[in-house]
Amino acid sequence: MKRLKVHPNCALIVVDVQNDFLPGGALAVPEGDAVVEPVNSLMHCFDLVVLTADWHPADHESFAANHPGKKPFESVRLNGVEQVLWPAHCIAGSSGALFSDALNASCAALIVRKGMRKTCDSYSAFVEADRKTRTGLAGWLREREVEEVYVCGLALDFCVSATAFDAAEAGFQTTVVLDACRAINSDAQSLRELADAWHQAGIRTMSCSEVREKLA
Ligand code: VGL
Ligand code: ZN
Repeated sequence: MKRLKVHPNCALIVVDVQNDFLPGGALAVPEGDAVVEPVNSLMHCFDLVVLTADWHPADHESFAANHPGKKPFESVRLNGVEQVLWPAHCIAGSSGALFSDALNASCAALIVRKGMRKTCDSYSAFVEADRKTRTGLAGWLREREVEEVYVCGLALDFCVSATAFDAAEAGFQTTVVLDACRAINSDAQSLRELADAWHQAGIRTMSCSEVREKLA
């Protein structure tokens, strides 16, 4: 097998490729399963792969069922922060919280679990929704001398995007690998607004083949 050159200062962050975000899951992202093959193929280009997992207690306050009278996709204020309410998903230890069987999870150097505290959600793999509690990922990457991160996975418009913004804010050169992501809201207008916001924040977008060419 051809051995690809691996770039020591780059890490791939694979966001939430978990059964509940795949077709048939509790919070299925349209075509969520379509990210698995491109994500697996990207992993070969990276020396360091980090997987993230949404990992909630059953009484998590991001679940509509834990707010009497509220329905999924309505929002509430949680500790002064606007919070979308979701169907219960990625309950710690449940089968829905497992990585897709088809994901090459064995190559990950680190798995970051997030959203574990009942009262606080975390779309980002770096900083929770209170914008204070840090997961330690930035420090871990710095200790591994990472300067550049590539972000992919699910869902593009929530956890992937939030992770990319916080990566850029933490000082990493950040790229979203678009065709290795799928969004919950994938209409053209929403995606354009997202891309504008990333570019304002200095975040680049690339396709898998562009990443492979750049890192080969
Ligand atoms: C996510 C909504 C709620 C995600 C996680 O992984 O994008 N979205 N929890
Ligand atoms: Zn969640």
